[in-house]
Amino acid sequence: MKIYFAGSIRGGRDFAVDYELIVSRLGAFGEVLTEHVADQNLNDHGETLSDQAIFERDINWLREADLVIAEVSQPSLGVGYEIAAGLSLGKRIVCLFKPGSGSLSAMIGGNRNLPVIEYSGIDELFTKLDRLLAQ
Ligand code: 6K6
Repeated sequence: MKIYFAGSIRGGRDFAVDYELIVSRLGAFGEVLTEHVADQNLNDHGETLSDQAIFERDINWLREADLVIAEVSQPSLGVGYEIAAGLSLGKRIVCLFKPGSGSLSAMIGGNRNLPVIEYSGIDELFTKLDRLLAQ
């Protein structure tokens, strides 16, 4: 299974520690195409690709993916775009959200076709993720 993990980059990196833990857990279920999103050293200075190259690479990975996991605790234009693009492509998408981190957009939380897993700690998330991905 190919998994596309989406998480905020330019929207802010407050949850980068969680991203890293989530991506390592997802690795037990398949190939994570976007491991770099969880790289805690990722910053504007470390990226050598142009924005156009990043966009084209990521859209191609999204097309390849069997499953999209989107961490939506930190609002991000890019993650919102990826969710909408994934829905258009008919991908299975699961969002992860930590309540208390801010308000979730109605355009995510209000979509009945978009499951949102809420979690307050990483152990709780892993239990819920394991249950979901075993289905
Ligand atoms: C690196 C550091 C700052 O900006 C970058 C650009 N690098 C990116 N590399 C890979 N994927 C990216 C990059 N920028 C955005 N994305 C994609 O959009 C990822 O798949 C993330 O899920 C999402 C993040 O969007 P923003 O709007 O928060 O950046």
